[in-house]
Amino acid sequence: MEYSFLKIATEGNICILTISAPKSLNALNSTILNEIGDFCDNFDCNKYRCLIITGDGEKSFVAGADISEMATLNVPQGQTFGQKGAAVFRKIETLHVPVIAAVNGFALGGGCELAMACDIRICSDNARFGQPEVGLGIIPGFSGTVRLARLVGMGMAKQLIYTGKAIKADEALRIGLVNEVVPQADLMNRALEIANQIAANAPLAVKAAKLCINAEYDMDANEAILYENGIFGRCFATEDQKNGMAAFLNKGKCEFQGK
Ligand code: CO8
Repeated sequence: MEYSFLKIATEGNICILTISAPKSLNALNSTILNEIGDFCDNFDCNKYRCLIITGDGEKSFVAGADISEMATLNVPQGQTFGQKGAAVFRKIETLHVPVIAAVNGFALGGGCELAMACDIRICSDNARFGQPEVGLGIIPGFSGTVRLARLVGMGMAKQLIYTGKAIKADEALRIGLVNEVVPQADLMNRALEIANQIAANAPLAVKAAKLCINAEYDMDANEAILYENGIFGRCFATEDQKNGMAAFLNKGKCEFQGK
């Protein structure tokens, strides 16, 4: 598929996806959502060990879902649009490599929801986060009511969603919505630094860790502990485990092959 709104770049075994619709501050219309979905479906998890998602320009990560597209929707169309965004974001959340959101400006509505579907969020000092939907007569519809409370706790999620007020980067850091704030000029370098730290580790183990953390979140403790144990045991079937431990014992460094 040819992409009209996505730019894709490669840095070694890291992939960088830039959402690019500058006229609308990278707001997500159906075409962009379809393109991101297609990108995820065709993402080569053997070639790449980490994905970074960012927005084009210095002003906005993603300024939400496209309000001009939503303005005339009826009930079933609204549900279909919401399902599309939620399904695409779930593809990101369950991608077999870690995904880092490099939030370079506005992350509002669907933009904040997109960032929350990523594994790790870092942002520039000019970033703004918020869920302004109730000011438009809707609610967060790309799983924002699900993920925000899980990330920052129910009380803070309710305040952000009910007031619709945007918060600055330092407040997002304080409440745990982002992991780090860096000057804008350093954002991509820092994202790449984290991505390379991840990429230096055993890819199958990183994939297994992501699977565990995501799946166990919805389980009770006993079920989760058993689940982890099953996946942990299977790590011992990998060459990476054998080579990684042998390298440690020989005081060497392992170049993991993902096998
Ligand atoms: N959708 C469409 N166009 C947008 C959007 C958007 N979300 N955000 C910005 N734009 C457009 C503006 O209309 C403007 O276009 P034009 O130049 O043609 O007038 C252009 O981008 C630049 O924007 P501004 O002139 O407004 O720039 P400012 O610097 O003055 O303001 C803001 C920047 C604060 C980001 C402002 O643009 C804004 O408030 N944008 C809307 C933010 C918002 O409310 N986002 C949430 C949208 S709702 C949502 O995401 C719901 C997700 C779940 C959907 C479920 C579906 C059922």
